Amino acid sequence: MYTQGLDLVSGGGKPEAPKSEEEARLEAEFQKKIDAEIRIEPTDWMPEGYRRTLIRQISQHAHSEIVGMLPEGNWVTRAPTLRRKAILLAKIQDEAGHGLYLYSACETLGVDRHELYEQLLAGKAKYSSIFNYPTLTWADIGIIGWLVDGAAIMNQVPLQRCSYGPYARAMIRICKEESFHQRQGYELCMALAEGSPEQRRMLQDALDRWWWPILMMFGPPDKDSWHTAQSMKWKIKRFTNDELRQKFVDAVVPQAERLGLRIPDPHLRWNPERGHYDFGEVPWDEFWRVIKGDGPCNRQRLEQRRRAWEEGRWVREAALAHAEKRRRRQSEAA
Ligand code: BYC
Repeated sequence: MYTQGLDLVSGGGKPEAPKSEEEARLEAEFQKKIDAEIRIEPTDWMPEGYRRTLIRQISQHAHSEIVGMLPEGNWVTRAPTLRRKAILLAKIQDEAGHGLYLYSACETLGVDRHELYEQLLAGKAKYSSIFNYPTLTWADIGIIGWLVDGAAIMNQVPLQRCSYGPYARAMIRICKEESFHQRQGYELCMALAEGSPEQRRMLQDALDRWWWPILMMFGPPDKDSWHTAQSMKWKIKRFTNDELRQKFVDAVVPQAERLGLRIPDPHLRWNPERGHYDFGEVPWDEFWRVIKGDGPCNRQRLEQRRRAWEEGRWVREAALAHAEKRRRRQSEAA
């Protein structure tokens, strides 16, 4: 039971059948607001399916940020220079911050972050498939910055225009920081690409291992995506999974060429008629296996998060005791 769907708050993106005329009227008004690009705020009426879809997506996103700290954390003590170590630490801290904004945005929908967190630790909640792969060499850190964060930006820039206000606003700050992450990753890759033959080999090997899992980050092909149609109608998503995947491939192929790297896809070629790169079939069997809990690192990632939760217990308890003491002192003084 690792990274299974959210049993408690999932429910998918399907709108529920209107229960009454009043509810049908509210839903029609709600859709009118969405169509007119008016933001939905926490105190506004919203269909239950909209609320559940947002809780699912935002909480999966928050979980991805904090699980995403683990593969990089693996390299903090082994970063090759003090400068690289400082950059990596700052990036990982940013990711913790992104998790916090996102859990907060999710709480505006009436769910408690502890409930969401318990679902993650129980193996019931999903997080991005990409973080179930190991970081074997230092080059993996460059590839994560350049391409994993690059894919994240491609997906998240449109989320700044998501119809739900708190999520859209959280994404503005997150995107600014992600774009710094992406550039530091590319700069790290440039240093390796301009280095020794061994460093270039290490970089190519990292790209070979990460390429297909990164294309999976955008989600299943549109024909197998069960949430996209409804999420597009509600303007939670602005592009489909396949559209974003194509934009990403088009953007990164020239960047790989600039680094002297070969994309590990024999079917990759520019199609002048479409004005896009054609590319081969993503190994979707692997994607479904990983999100059902059977990727290379699923078990390890959840064990690490559970350990961190246990080891941080005394900090949470001390903070609560301190808050309680202050509250008591203030009420005694009043
Ligand atoms: N991994 O109907 P679909 C980061 C699930 S953090 C796992 O297309 P949707 C970073 C999907 O949940 C990056 N599961 O779904 C952090 C659904 O299952 P459920 C995280 C996936 O929601 C630290 C089922 O497959 N970004 O970049 O319309 C360091 C069918 O999919 C994945 C976000 O979370 C996946 N890759 O579209 C560095 C962005 N893909 O829930 C970097 C926000 C799909 O019904 N999320 N599934 O059980 C989204 O934009 C959308 O949720 C997705 C999926 C495009 C990911």
